[in-house]
Amino acid sequence: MSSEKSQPRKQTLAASNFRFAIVASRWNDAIVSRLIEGAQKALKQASAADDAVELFRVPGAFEIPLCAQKAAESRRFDAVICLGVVIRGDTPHFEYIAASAARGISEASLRTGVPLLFGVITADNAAQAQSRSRDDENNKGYEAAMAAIELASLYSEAFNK
Ligand code: DLZ
Repeated sequence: MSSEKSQPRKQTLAASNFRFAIVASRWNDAIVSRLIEGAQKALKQASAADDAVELFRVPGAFEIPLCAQKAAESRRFDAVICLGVVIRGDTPHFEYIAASAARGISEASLRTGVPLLFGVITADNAAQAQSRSRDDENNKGYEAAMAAIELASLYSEAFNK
């Protein structure tokens, strides 16, 4: 059986005409930092200008949706890349935080009409989260940024925004 995990767009994506916000949480900062690096790498590869990418840090994944919504409402960005790491522990916090982040990001995207990308790792343990933040194309920050460029291009071409 072939893997249906991801189906990257074949064409080379260009980000040079777009502006991006990255909203990243500080919990599990060592891993989140690698997601930020992955996102920045994807944007740079696609020729995004350095000053076209703004980074906003928030305390935890629970706080990502409101900051992402404010970034979207500012109308300064073609897409908002949300990055965080939620690790399951002995606390029910995992379920609450992961679900709130996912729902909040989704709702803010629909509310504002700006693509908000879900680059929040939800993992059972730190090793699992680390394996999704390595310096390769499976880095979840890299993946989220590539999706952001694709959506910014799609909406610009198809709907002129
Ligand atoms: C409290 C908490 C816990 C237990 N775990 C995580 C986590 O794994 N990842 C994360 O991003 N944030 C965590 N937080 C912090 C919450 O997201 C939030 O910042 C606080 O509850 C304050 O609202």
